Amino acid sequence: MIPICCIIRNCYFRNICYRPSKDILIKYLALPNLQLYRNSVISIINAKSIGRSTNTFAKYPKASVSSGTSIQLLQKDLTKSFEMENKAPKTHIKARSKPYPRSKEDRTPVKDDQVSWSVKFDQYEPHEYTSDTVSGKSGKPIPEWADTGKVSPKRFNTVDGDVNRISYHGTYDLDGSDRPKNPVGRTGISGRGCLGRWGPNHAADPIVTRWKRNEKGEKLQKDGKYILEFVAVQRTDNKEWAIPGGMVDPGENISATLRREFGEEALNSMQVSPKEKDRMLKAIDTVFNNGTLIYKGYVDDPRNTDNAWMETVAMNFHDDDGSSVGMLKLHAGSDAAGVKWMELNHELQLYASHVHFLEETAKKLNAYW
Ligand code: RP5
Repeated sequence: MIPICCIIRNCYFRNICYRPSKDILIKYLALPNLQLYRNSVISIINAKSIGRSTNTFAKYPKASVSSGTSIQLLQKDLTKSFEMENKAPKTHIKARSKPYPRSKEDRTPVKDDQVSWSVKFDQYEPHEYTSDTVSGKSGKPIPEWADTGKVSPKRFNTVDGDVNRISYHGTYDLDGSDRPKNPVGRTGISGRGCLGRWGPNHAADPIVTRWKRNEKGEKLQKDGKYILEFVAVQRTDNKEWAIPGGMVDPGENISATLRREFGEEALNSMQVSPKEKDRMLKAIDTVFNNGTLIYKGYVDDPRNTDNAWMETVAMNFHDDDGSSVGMLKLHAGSDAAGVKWMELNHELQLYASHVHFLEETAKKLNAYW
């Protein structure tokens, strides 16, 4: 290893690609015994202690620390700063909406000031509900995306075989029955609802954008800012418009999910001629090779319960000159009732907390909102 003192772009901590804050970098780059590498893995030497297999990191250059004290300090500070920078949202609204999706199940009322677990709410008796599909009571086999019954408490907050049970918001607590506790708070329903996994259910959301243009190809403006459009799909379950996101399959990496979901939902990649498919894949590759992280964490999804919830990684893939994905013909896939380019603005009404991700995207690209 060539010892170089350089800026860390990404660290892998708790299996999450993490950018340490500037303060942390300044502090640790100043440590004489610490040698860090570009795109390095912090504490590869102690990978076991943070629950990672060293294989995951094999392709990345190692961070090397010659003093044991330094690495402990570094881990402690990284944990703290990680948890501070990845705090769960303060509340949820759609996760308290009723009836529970795809059912007639009610939710026990939870007022705004009763959401947090830290607020005393002695009378709280959530309605218990796990759908027959995920519990196996429907008579059909339990789908592969769902847990088969109770999960041993030791498996929570870990990467459990192919299933990532780690939350982007740090360690989550377990309740009296050893079931994960929603990191935001009460939802009025306990059990899994229609979600497959106890605890976090990981998804990925590709926000594919282009500039809105007129027939001449000129970019359009409002209030002195260029207007963005994104690929929106209409969900089949509730007809709400959304980002074409989807669940991360067991063992799948996030970038693969982002591409797959976009192809399946917005381009219907399965049902076009091989020639058209090839053209689409090339266009997707061009744009999908350069994504910007917009959001990583809890989604205020109507399917959330006290013991199971959605988390996502939302990435923006921007086609600046509109020459790749921006030119593709959109075809709704089997999971979508419709697909279209939709303007980004403050009036958008979308599924779950997707509006929030689009607002962030508009800010990042200095676009009209
Ligand atoms: C949301 O649910 C995520 O943000 C993602 O868009 C979506 C994934 O669930 P499915 O579309 O696969 O139902 O929470």
